[in-house]
Amino acid sequence: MSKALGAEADALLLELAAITSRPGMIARFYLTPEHRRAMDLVGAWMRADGLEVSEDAVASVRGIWRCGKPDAKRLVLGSHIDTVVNAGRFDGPLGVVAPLLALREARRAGLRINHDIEIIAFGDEEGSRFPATFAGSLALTGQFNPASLDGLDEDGISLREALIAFGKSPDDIAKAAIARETFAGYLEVHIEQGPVLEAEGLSLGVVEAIVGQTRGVLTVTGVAGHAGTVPMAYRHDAFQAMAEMAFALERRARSGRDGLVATIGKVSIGPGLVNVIPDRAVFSIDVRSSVDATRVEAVSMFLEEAHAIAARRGCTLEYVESQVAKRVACDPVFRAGLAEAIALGGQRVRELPSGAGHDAQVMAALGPSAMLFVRCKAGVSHNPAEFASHEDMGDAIAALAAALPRIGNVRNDTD
Ligand code: HGY
Ligand code: MN
Ligand code: MN
Repeated sequence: MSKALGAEADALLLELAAITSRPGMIARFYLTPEHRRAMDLVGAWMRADGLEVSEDAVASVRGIWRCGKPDAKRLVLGSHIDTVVNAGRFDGPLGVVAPLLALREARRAGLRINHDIEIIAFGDEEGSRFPATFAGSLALTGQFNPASLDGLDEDGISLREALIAFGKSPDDIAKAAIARETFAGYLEVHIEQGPVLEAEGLSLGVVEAIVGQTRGVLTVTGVAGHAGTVPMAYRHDAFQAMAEMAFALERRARSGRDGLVATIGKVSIGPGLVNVIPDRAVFSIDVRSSVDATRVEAVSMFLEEAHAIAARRGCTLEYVESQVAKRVACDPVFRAGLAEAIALGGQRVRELPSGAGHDAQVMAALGPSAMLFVRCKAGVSHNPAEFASHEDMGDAIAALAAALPRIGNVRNDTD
């Protein structure tokens, strides 16, 4: 059964993958015409399954299936439909397609559950367009930071302007939140984006914790000058200062502990001419660790070193933190429900940490939150070579269908 389920999932993923802003690759950013088309497609899938479909003020698509019990709590399942540039088709969308098909399977099997089920397609998890990210899950959990509305994209458009142009009202964001007392918990299916499940010959894994992450932007300001006439000793070269800072960050991460990793993924240099000494260098940092104190200490020590580098080079440095997400342990009851469902499928249960960030770590602020990982080829992600097999996706859908009654009813019994 599961291979056919996986093939069904892949057909939907391919349909979604065809919606892109860049021909020849997958690139779908928050609050763009491609996001609108993807929302319409997902909304149509949800309506075809009889779900009550709505969109909230931060452009998440939400489909509810009612269990029929009065005052039922809501079990939320979902993931994101925005992508990085030149993405794979699984990172995010699998977490919307899998619950859709799992709910169909569970209903066919006569699902009896004490909770309503809400499937959500978030539009902003990657943070590919605006500095802050997680707009959907932050709004859903009442944690949205209004200051992020002033964040600008590459064209100088603010999140506020983009929401309004998209037909959404920033004033309504608070209404997107689910009340704590009606929230039964959150489950997210996602490719592992790492090598563990493949190395151990497993198709599924249960996430034990999601690492914390700090994202920020550093702006180095130096002095523009003539590339031929300014002697090296007299230069305040913003690019060279940034390069020294980049090596300092890498050195710190390499010598770090607790899985510390640091990435500089986005860089711009000004004025960007061959014969002008750069007077402006802007770069992003993304720092993660399985221990929050290690991450926080690494960022602060790095910034201290970066300021010293700037001062020594006669440059100035400005740092703006754009996103902090704490490490989150996934809910033990939900993990047990997922583990039981995986064991039912005859597999060894493997618990493992997530080095990638997910909406599940934001949802944990409201109540129980857990993730089901799916093996992906060579652990590759954020790359068009990203791949999950029909068998593995089918296993995930079958496991999720089997987990729903376990998780949905367990919570009520213990409430
Ligand atoms: O960056 C992440 O960990 C996720 O892919 N957004
Ligand atoms: Mn993702
Ligand atoms: Mn991603």
